[in-house]
Amino acid sequence: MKLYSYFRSSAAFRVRIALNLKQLSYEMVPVHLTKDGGGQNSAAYRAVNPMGLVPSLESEAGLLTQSGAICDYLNELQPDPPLLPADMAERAWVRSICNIVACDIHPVNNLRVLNYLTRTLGHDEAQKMTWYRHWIAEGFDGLEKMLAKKAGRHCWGDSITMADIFVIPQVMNAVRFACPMETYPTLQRVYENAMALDAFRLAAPGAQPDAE
Ligand SMILES: N[C@@H](CCC(=O)N[C@@H](CS)C(=O)NCC(=O)O)C(=O)O
Repeated sequence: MKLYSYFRSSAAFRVRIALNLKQLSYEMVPVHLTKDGGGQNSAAYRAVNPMGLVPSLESEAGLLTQSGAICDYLNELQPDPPLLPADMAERAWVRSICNIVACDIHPVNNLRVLNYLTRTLGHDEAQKMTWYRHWIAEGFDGLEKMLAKKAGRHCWGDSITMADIFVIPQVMNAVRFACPMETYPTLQRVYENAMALDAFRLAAPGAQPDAE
């Protein structure tokens, strides 16, 4: 398999974690999101993924996009270890955590949104950071309360699930953008516990071949 990835992309980080947990080998194709107008906007990459976003995964099933769909595919391709609980209601809870990150928090803080704020609407760096931290706080305030009810070592008890795959990269990004984390003890705990595991550590931005 071939993963189109960028070391700092939290969505690509999700897929790298899933690939590592499933012990699936892959070739990495770096797509630099900021150099020369962004590799994601090149005609060559748009031919791969017309949405102009990473990750994309070239798989036996063809070209797959959207980290959630890719992680689901990998979970079905290689069922062991399972990334979703066996119980239907618990599975729905784990998926709700994934969706909070993927649908509510990440899209408003994505690179193209931040660039639009500064380049098109004329906001400065400080305003951009205010925007970023506002939406992180808005998301993390609720996420912390939800996780506090079910988290143990990881987001769902002591088992690694899809929830950790989505939450941990978002926490890492928030830390990188100096978002205050003191009021999120559960998020901090699950982050530290996951990052102690090889599958997460080796998927992290700093461990990637394209890291700067
Ligand atoms: N919902 C998509 C989001 C993908 C996404 O937004 N990727 C970001 C990096 S984390 C990207 O490619 N950004 C390029 C840009 O904003 O121009 C997924 O889960 O795969």
